[in-house]
Amino acid sequence: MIQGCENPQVDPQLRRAPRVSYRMADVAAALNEPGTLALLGFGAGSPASDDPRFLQVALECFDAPAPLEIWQVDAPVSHGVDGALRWSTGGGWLFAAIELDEVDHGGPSATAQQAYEHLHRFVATHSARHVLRVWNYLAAINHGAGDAERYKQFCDGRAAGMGHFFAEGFPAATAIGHHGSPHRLQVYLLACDQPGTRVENPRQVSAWRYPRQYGRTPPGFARAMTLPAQDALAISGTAAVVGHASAHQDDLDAQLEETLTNLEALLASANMAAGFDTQSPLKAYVRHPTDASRVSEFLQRRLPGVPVLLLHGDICRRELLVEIDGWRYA
Ligand code: 3EB
Repeated sequence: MIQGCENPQVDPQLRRAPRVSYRMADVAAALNEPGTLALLGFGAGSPASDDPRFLQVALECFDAPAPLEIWQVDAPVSHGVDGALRWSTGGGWLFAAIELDEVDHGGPSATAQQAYEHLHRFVATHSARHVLRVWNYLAAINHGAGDAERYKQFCDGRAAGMGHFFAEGFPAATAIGHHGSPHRLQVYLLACDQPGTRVENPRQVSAWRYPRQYGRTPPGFARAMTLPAQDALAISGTAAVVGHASAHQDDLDAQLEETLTNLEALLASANMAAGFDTQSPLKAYVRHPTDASRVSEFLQRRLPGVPVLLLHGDICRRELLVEIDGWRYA
């Protein structure tokens, strides 16, 4: 099948990356700005909106009040609803989000399968069918032992729902445990009508090749994705994983140090200049609220001036204390 840049129907103009930033802003005003593709609030106390571009993320922010995250494109944006799925599109980009209640779908695996089948079905009919980046937030992610752990059930359902949609390669992704409504699965994504370039980390085994000890179904994600115009890198959830093993059990500072080494390895692997700057919005997911101030001080010292949103989230391996994802613009 002919895909991507070989497809004569694809606009030859490269798609400038959406600008992602954190801001203290009024929801209605931010949605009214031209080119707002998506707007994210964090935590149960965040403002809300019925606009399909708005998503209230179930992760609490350690900063109060929490800023909003805004995604902006250089084009008019239209939006709509398709059952449980909300979407917006403009300038060749697509935002889609789905929230499902496990009570309606029967557990983490069936719910993830439903979510991915719906997203897959929707995106496949859309011109922006190249899914570049996905975020997954589920409750009680480390609950259950061995293969019954909820994260592993989620991985099973995600793979079943994806089907062959990502046969040519996985998107960049994050999967984090939230402490909000106990049955809620949130999945949202960024897609484009042009393909990105997947990036792996030479220090890490690719996730889809993880050995059996991590579950029946290896997690399907790329370590990062260079956007079509090569003007930004979407960085997946990155933690203190070396090879396939978790490093520095019980040592927060060492896990943070290893995570920064992995982030730099990803920039190098993507042929980007080293370092993060004031235009590189990152998220740090922190397992224990008591670690939040130490994580914040560490990152302010090591990444001065970089906007970091500190969120309360559980990493999918219980020995990992912190994970970082985000964006680096070229
Ligand atoms: C790791 O390196 C940490 O299941 O989508 C990071 C990013 C992790 C995405 C996912 C999991 C996922 O394996 C865990």
